[in-house]
Amino acid sequence: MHSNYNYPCHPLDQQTLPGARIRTETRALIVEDERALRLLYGQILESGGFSVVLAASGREALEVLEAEEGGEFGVIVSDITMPDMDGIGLLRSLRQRGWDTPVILVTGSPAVESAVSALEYGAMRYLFKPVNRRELIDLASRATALQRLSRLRQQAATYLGAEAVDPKSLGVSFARGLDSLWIAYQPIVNPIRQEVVAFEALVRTQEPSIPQPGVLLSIAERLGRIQEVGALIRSRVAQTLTEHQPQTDIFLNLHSLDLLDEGLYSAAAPLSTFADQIILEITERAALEQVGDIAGRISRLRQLGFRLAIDDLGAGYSGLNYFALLSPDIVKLDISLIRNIHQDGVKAKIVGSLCTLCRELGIGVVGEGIEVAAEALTASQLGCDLLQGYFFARPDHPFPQVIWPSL
Ligand code: G
Ligand code: MN
Repeated sequence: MHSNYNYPCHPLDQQTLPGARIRTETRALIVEDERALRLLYGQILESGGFSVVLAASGREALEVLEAEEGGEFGVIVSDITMPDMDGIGLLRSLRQRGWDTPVILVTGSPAVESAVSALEYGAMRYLFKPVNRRELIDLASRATALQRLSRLRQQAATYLGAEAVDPKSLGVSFARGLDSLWIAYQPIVNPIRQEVVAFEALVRTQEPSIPQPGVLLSIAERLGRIQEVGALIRSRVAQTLTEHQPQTDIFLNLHSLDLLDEGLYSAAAPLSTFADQIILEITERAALEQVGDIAGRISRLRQLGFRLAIDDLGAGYSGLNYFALLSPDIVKLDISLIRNIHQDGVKAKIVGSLCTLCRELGIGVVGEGIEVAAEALTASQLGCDLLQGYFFARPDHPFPQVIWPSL
């Protein structure tokens, strides 16, 4: 069967390829059911310096990869529509096995559902048929370089002791991370009334190879499994609300890909029962452009009774007008705006103006990342209604108490 997809590889003559930046050992896997196209893509990539392996379906590609435990491919170029496991099925199977090789999808025209799944499972890009020679080579080269960069970054992080997850065992770490997942809660307080008015739910895991929650989320992103994490977090929060029945509001972080999960909008979902009590945080760091029909999705969430907050305001990005789009009930000022606010006149001015504007618009303001009394005092005087941070309480099992400090 291997003869099916072994393509005769010619040693590359670098001299004939001015500007080629690819090393000869770079391998590409081509997945295409039409023989003529398979051979054409193979020939194009070979001329671009790749050594090429061919497969006629998603199933065959998976067999090649399984035989090599993921294989050392710099890039996979795959058709979408194929009998015996299509391109999206292949992408999903790869990510479920913890393999993060970049995938370029080739298509006549993507259907909306396939575009959404491709996004979710981290496809690198679509190429439209007929494929342009130069574009295919450039994109495949870029994918390979990115893959190499991500490996180097991984090596650097492991060397520095920052991240112990080896890409080959990502799937295992991730599974253990999910198994030991728990939710910490951090108080959000009204400092003037000395009242805890809400808690932010924050994901945590006990898996040693996942030292911070950010690592769990970035692994989930690479494996296309963000929505699984999101759904688990929401069901755990619902469980805690059922058991403890706190009378406070609960802030809960959404990943932008969670917005594509239909489960989020279901009135029957465990969290929807508590919608009136919940404020969904959407971070300003996220690229919401990738999520279609944001306005429609936001209005469905509001109809269920959820309120919305913009998280990390000031950490910007914000290619969009988040205020107009989300018309948030609450904004949470990023930690970077709060840090040393008592010693930084510019920050104080910005925060003061933000608070004034928000008050006029009826939007509540939370100052996040308060670590010392002076930050709490200044933020409060500048108009932050609510405060959150280690100064009041660290995130912990439900529900940590605040020992009121004197300001
Ligand atoms: O992006 P978001 O604002 O949801 O991030 C909240 C994160 O900030 C949590 O992981 C939480 O543990 C952390 N955090 C909460 N309070 C403080 C604080 O006072 N200082 C710092 N450095 N981090 C904090
Ligand atoms: Mn948050």
